[in-house]
Amino acid sequence: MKIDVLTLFPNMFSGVFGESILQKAQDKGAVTYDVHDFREYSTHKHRKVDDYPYGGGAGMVLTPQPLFDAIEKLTNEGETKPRVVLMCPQGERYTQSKAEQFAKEEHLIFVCGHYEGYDERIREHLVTDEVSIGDYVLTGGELASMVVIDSVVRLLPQVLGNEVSHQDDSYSSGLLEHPQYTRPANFRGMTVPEVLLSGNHAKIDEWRRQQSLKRTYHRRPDLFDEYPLSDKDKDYLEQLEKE
Ligand code: 6GU
Repeated sequence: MKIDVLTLFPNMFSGVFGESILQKAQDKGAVTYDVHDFREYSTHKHRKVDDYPYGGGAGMVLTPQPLFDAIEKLTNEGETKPRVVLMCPQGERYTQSKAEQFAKEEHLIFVCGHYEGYDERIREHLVTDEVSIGDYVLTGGELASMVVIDSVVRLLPQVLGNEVSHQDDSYSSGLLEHPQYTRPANFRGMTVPEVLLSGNHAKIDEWRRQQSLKRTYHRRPDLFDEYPLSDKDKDYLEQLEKE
């Protein structure tokens, strides 16, 4: 996968792309990151990238020219048509299923504005997706794009050592993950649930399933709207409701 990022603050990305799984993914050849300062594409004599809004009002608006030129160049360099993802608070709320969609693409271009708005023609003619990572306001799209890129890259084949390790993730199964424990079995009198020490894998699977359901019931009951529950799951949830 090729990932291009267009930003006025390219230095923000070096730490995140240069550590841990995102760095390893690049070392393994699963992904290449290219971070571009789109100010360099501005044809304005002082490399301006924003201007006052028509009609007046506070704030500045990113002009179309630098982003159109940058994206046209990056599109022509690639072999397949890229997804062009605009990071903005007005975008569609980002989810794991969107991450799974993005992970199938060969080329993603992320566009990050910083405090400025975007000229509407960027949205209408250049962008394929508009994404927000949640209902709060950030100073720019940079941090949000890093969140999205992290969630996509970890889904690429060979990036996580243990291929099944993201199948159980909260959200990828549609339910929240069950609790986990490791040694010691007794830490300062706080003990690990007996069933996990039993070696009975059928019982352990059942306990984990129930814990997942319980956690989802208490913390994120909205997730059940999208989730196909088995009869056994429904019985357990009914019992939980009585308690
Ligand atoms: Cl993508 N951008 C900004 N500026 N704020 C956000 C966001 C994006 N997602 C949530 N808040």
